[in-house]
Amino acid sequence: MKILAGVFEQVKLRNPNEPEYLQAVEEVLESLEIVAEKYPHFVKAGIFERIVEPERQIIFRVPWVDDNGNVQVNRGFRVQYNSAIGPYKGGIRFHPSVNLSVIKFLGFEQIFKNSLTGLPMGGGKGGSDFDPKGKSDNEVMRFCQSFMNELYKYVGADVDVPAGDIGVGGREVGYMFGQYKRLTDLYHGVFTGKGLDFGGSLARTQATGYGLVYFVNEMLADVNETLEGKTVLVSGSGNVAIYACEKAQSFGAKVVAMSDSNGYVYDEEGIDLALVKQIKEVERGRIKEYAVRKPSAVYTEGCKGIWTIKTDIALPCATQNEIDEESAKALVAGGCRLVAEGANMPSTPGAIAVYQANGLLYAPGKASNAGGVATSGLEMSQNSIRMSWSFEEVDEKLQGIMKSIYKNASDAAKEFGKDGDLVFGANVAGFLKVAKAMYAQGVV
Ligand code: NDP
Ligand code: 2IT
Repeated sequence: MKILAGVFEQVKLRNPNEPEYLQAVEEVLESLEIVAEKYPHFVKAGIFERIVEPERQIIFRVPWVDDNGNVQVNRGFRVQYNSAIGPYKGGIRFHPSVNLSVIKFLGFEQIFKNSLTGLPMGGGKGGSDFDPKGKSDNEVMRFCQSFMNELYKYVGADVDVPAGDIGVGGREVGYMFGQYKRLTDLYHGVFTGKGLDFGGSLARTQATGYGLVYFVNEMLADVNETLEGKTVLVSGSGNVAIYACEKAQSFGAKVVAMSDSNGYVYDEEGIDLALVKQIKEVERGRIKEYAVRKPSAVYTEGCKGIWTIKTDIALPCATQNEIDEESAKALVAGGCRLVAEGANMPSTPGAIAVYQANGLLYAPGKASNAGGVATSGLEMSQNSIRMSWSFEEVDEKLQGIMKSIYKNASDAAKEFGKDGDLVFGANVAGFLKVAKAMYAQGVV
């Protein structure tokens, strides 16, 4: 970095002790150096300094009472990052590892991801260090209600529209929507990922995983290949992982492994997804249980080992920095030729360098997992016109959006002489739309 080195220095000074956030910003600014050279008016207008600074950050206390009558206190966050192209939009994460750095890295990535979808959505993210694991439905409900007692002041269908992420699915969105409605008397699309009976969109549950696989199809089509007969590893066993597995299988791929934060299962016969859904979606159990019920499967404690399994394709769908340099080398040694990210920032910079040095096809999450938020955008549209579209209609739109994200990212890479570099292409294509909007709107 030359022109933008000063911008990154300032970000480091302002945000010490925020490693995930700095990791996300550094990658984007590295891509944007050429853009800064080509468009000096963006430099003069301070676009780069402004885009790395959230418009607003809200941090709040979330007190609630557990089933034993004890008072618990968690910390809540909402970072409203950028509203140049639409209301803030992005998920809510409930996980004990949540802190400001995690929410800021996610919110920052969301700006570019949402821009890539072509829909009018700004970037934001929120969450809490609350751990829903092992909590009763009533505890989760009380927590969600307390969380909304503060958050409702800052969100709204035309202001900021949250959705799910790790630890937040249909149950939590339902509780938060219900409390928002009670506090405001407003029945509007303040959340996406809602239940189908109260404004949710068909195909939103499937959208991130399905969209990821549609994106992989585009990458493979460019090298005249398909998913048919390919071996695939999917990390995680949550919302994104399950529907990535389902769609990959529907195109004839053999998914041989899935995981959770305790360990992974390897099933040489191919993953039985109905069993995974039963264990994870119905029973809210652990992936270890899969190997108890399926004789061909082996469970191994610890997450990293999944990347040592021989495979053609890896789809990390769990969490940030789950593939480090060593795991990336193991993937390459095991024959992996394509990595597409369902999770946000699952590959460390060292891992990405290994993919690039070995010529892997590589899709960064902000492009390949954008199908979830894109379908959230479609949910917002349906809520605004008070209509709902069929599964097929939404799915068809999702496929079109994933195709155009792939095309825009690869075209941007070509335009700047970086053919095939989707990290660069996604960062630049996502940035340009937001930067043009910020430029046109003046210094705000
Ligand atoms: P879920 O909560 O449904 O599932 C998360 C999965 O990842 C679980 O299997 C979980 O295991 C595992 N996991 C979570 N944290 C860790 C950790 N620290 N180490 C190892 N494994 C972990 O979340 P989603 O499927 O919604 O989200 C997965 C990823 O996809 C996240 O990076 C999210 O930001 C991203 N994403 C999600 C979208 C969505 O629409 N939901 C859209 C775009 C991206 P365990 O049960 O043991 O915690
Ligand atoms: O990371 C993401 O894009 C999400 N968790 C989905 C956000 C959304 O608003 O649907």
